[in-house]
Amino acid sequence: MDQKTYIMIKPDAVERGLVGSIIARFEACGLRLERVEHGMVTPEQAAANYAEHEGKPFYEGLVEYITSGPVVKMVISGPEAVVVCRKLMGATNPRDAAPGTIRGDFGLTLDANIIHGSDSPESAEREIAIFFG
Ligand code: IDP
Ligand code: MG
Repeated sequence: MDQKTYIMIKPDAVERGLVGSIIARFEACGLRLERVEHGMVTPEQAAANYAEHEGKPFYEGLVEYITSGPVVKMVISGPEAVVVCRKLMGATNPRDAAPGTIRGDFGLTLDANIIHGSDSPESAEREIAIFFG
């Protein structure tokens, strides 16, 4: 059965003109774009999306960064979309992400790591509501 996931291309990748290259990777394996929106993330949306990280040393910088410039917000669907998208994205730290993954090919640092993707079907539902609700 098809699943939906929330994917967000982060400000550094939008600034660098990587949007088309990144979306092509999801489409190439058969996933579908259900919703796409270019725009800013509000501080409220950032706080809700990253609530699990509140209090961690990198939290303030993360919220500042994700609200610093336009992002591309997406709902992507397909069989096992959550885990498939995470696999295409690669490890959180681009230095650990395998070549061939989005973070491995386009990223360099942990704070500007190109892309966000929901980590479970429950997170996906919550995050889709935050950004498209
Ligand atoms: P994920 O994006 O792969 O799900 P999370 O652990 O949920 O990774 O972290 C959310 C985001 O916070 C990461 O994508 C990264 O941009 C940032 N981040 C995570 N850990 C650190 C850190 O130790 N220093 C700086 N930024 C971090
Ligand atoms: Mg996460």
